[in-house]
Amino acid sequence: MSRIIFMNDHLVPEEQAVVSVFDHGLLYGDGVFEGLRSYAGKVFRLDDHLDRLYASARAICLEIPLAKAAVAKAVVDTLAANNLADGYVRLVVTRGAGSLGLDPNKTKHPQVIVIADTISLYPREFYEKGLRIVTAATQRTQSAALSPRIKSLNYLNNIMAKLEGLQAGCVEALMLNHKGEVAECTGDNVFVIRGGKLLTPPPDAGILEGITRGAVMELAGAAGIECREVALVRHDLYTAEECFLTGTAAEVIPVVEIDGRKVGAAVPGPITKRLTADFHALVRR
Ligand code: PXG
Repeated sequence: MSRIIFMNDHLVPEEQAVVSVFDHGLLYGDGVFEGLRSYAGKVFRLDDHLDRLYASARAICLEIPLAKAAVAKAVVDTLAANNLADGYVRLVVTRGAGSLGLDPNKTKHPQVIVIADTISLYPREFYEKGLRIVTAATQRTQSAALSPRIKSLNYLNNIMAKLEGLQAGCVEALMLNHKGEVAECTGDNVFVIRGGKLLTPPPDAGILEGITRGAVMELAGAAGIECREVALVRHDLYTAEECFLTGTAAEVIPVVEIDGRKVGAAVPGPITKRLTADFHALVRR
């Protein structure tokens, strides 16, 4: 079935949704994106995703040619045009077509693209039994090289780590920063429970500040679970009581084995289960 795509100012059939081979998004990964979800017809934290998109664009000196409200409307309209109440939305803004050469000043017309699709979820078994993950040798990009807070179209750093995970038979891989501290997974943020407290790396550990991460931190606060942003090393994960990942696609997913070490009792723990249930309630509120 052909999907309906939003391109710049209108909805078009998938076949007509094309970009130039001179687009710097294609040539250099020069652009920004967001991945969002809608639940029962309502987009989860749309404003937060738009704020992050515009912040990413600001950081790379990319002027999005539409106002936030227009992009918000495009997201809602694209979901509706595809009859998706529970769906996944990919928002992409490319630098636009230019000459061959890095100079972003020689590009014109950034392309604003909204794709709505069904979500491809991890199998239920992963949520019930928990994930096995491994640490990738590929480090998260240092913020002095390229800030991980920018959700750019250049995801090769994460893809290299994802490949390492897949080669080890894991669907996610843990990434460390240049100091050897835990940063995040390739498309998910990481949390542990230690001494009954919820701990997660701070933004300056070199992470994307996930929207799901933020929501889970709020839910922990509401549930009376103390949550702290602290630098973590692998030892903290290996010896944690519980571990889970958060992300738009994965939501909240337990981790039961890291680098061959069982985490806690090697089954999804009580705090992970509590926050998962609270998250499911939140997205449908
Ligand atoms: N870290 C990284 C590097 C990410 O790319 C997250 C954390 C989680 O952030 P959110 O805001 O989603 O809680 C991400 C998000 C995909 C996909 O198709 C990836 C993400 C989001 C949606 C879909 O693999 N990554």
